[in-house]
Parts: sequence; C-alpha cells; structure tokens
Amino acid sequence: MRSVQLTSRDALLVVDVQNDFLPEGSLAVAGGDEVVPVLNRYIALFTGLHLPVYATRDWHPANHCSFKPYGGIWPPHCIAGSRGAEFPAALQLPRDTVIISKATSVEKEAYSGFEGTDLAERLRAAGVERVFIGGLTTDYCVLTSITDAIRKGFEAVFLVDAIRAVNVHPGDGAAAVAEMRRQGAHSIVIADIAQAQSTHPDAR
Ligand code: VGL
Ligand code: ZN
Repeated sequence: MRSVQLTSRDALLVVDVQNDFLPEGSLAVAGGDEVVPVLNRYIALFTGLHLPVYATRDWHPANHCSFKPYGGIWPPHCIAGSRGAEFPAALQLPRDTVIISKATSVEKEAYSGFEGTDLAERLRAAGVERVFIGGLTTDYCVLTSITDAIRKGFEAVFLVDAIRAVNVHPGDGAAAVAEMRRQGAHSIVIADIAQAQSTHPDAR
C-alpha cells in the first residue's frame, strides 16, 4: 500500500513486545528492541485519531509445554507476572490499551493473539474491520495473528518496519513476510500513513 488513510474502522495490534523478546531477554530476538520507537510512532498516530490500541502478551505458566524442560522448543520465556513478561518501559502504550494474554495454560501453545482469546469478539464489538499488526515475532506470533485475522474476516495489514523475526532457521522471517502477502495481507511502513493533511493543510 502506498498511502493509507486511517478510518474509524481501524485498530492497532501490538504483538508480544515483551522484555524476554528483546536482546537482553531469555528468548532474544535480534533487533527486537528496534521495533519499540517505531511502534511508539504508530501508537501516537492511532491514539491521535482516537483509534483503539490492542496489545497481546505471551503469558505462560512456569512449566509451559513450549519450554525445553517440558518438551518444547523454546527456552523458558514470558512467565506470567515476571519481569521478562512485562512490556518494555520504553513502549508507550496508552492507558486504555486492551491487553490480551495468551498461551496461559500449561498444555496449550498459542502463537496467534486470536487463539484461545476473545480478541476477535472484542475487535468486532468495537466496530473494527481492519487491523494493523506489528511486533514480535514475524515468523511466529505476527504471522499467525495475521493468518487468523484474515480467517476471521478482518482486513490485515502488517507493519514491515515494526516487526522482527526470531529466525530459528535462516530465512524464516522473509518466508513469513511472503506468506502473509500470499494470504492477502497488505504491508506498510510508517510513512505510508496519510497524516500530513491535518497538521499541515498545504502539504501535498
Ligand atoms: C513467540 C516464540 C515463542 C512470539 C512466542 O511471540 O512470536 N515466539 N513464544
Ligand atoms: Zn511463548
């Protein structure tokens, strides 16, 4: 998309931007911290137009099945209530952000923010038709959230400048981007959001 006009049917969904996915965290994602300032700019644009912001968080029990000691593939991360599960202090989520916790039961993995949550119902109840998705990680929770958003009837847009991949296998992130496009998701960068008109009436 080259230029997007935000409307009252739009929402921002910040996926799993949590300390454990940042470079110092237990499941460190390369460049994970770099999404924070960019997401802050998206957040400012959405809140400036009184559009809702949603944030998912991985919120695992300490013995979650996705953790290596319990048969999973990941180091323990985002344990509910821990420091690592918190949103980074630099992430400027608005006070009224709708927080969606996921993968909260021991025996179930859930990458998508829609899986095992009421996210779709809450978006629909708010009149949302198009969801702009950024955060971590491109190849897991962003990809699966885009897939589910489309499957559940939303228009889905991913924020290419505000996502990073864990890349368990090299190229996973690039493959996920291609897959999201194949599924019909559009992608934008921050400069694609039309915003100049309101602040600079003579901007062209
Ligand atoms: C995620 C790996 C494990 C993610 C969550 O948020 O993409 N990745 N749990
Ligand atoms: Zn997880």
